[in-house]
Amino acid sequence: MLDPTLLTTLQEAQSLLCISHVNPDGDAVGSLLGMGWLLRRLHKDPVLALQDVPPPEFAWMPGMETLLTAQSPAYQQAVRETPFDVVVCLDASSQDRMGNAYNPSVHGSAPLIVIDHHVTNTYFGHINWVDTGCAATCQMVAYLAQALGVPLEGELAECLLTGLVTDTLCFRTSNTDERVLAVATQLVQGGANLAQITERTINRRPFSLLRLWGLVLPRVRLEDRVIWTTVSQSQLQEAGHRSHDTHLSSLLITADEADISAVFLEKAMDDGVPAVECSFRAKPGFDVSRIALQLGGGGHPPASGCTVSGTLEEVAARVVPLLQEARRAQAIHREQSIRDTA
Ligand SMILES: [Mn+2]
Repeated sequence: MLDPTLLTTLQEAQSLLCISHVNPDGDAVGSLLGMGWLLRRLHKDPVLALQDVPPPEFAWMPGMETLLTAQSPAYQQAVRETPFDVVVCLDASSQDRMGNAYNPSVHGSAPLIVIDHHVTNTYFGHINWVDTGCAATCQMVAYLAQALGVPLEGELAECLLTGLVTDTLCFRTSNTDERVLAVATQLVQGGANLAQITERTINRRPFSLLRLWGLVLPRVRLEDRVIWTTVSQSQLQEAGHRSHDTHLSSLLITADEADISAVFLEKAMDDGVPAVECSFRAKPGFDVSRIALQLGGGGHPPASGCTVSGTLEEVAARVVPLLQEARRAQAIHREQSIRDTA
């Protein structure tokens, strides 16, 4: 059952601002654009905003031209001219994940609705709908559409299926249950093209990414069933890869000999302070979300991340032992619970 306050707040809102997270992925873009299509069906004209431009593999998504980046004059103007009466935050586990698209001193007076599926969500909204049983925020937006009587068809279905496909790596993650497949079936019935979405998102990657993998993979390390590597700014430049999306942690976790993978990516230093983006993956039965949360980030048990200050070498030297220790503790706990149930 969906919170009736959430439904009436959305129904009664006159002007809405919808925001998703920094470095947007398919679920961020899909849920944001999907929310746009859903609200338009309710005769509303929401402003859709993001801090960062979505990666090129999502450029084809319907409604992309309606997305505004926080820096754009159109967004600045919308914020100046429109007193938003509701802000909806999608797929973000904490307020800072909205980046500069959300300004508490400007938007703080409007009720903030949080719609998210991350286990590390901090419940930072006035209305918080957090369902960690959902594999994607797009799945939640599909339930929202149904609760509001909006059919899952056309552009809405296309956007929501994109988030489901990307967050489940095309229905391969351990949280892909029958509810996920049931929603996906409805979206396909509504006209979303599963094969085309998969082809455009999962089955393709820029050549620059393959070049980056070529530069980075020779230095992969595996110790105590934790596999990791580092990515420097000079490697990104040499490969000509502009995005911070390297898909390397998902690649590394496929190693049979690893339970946890980590990728440490050197951030561009705009303020003179070195910092590293950490991306973690875990095999089923292991949990990297707690370490990410402990380090100021968040995510899901099998996939999470954080940003840690320090150089690449410093951060890797600090974080890898934490992962190894957590992995050992989780493996012991796992063996005990297997023994207890045997
Ligand atoms: Mn998501």
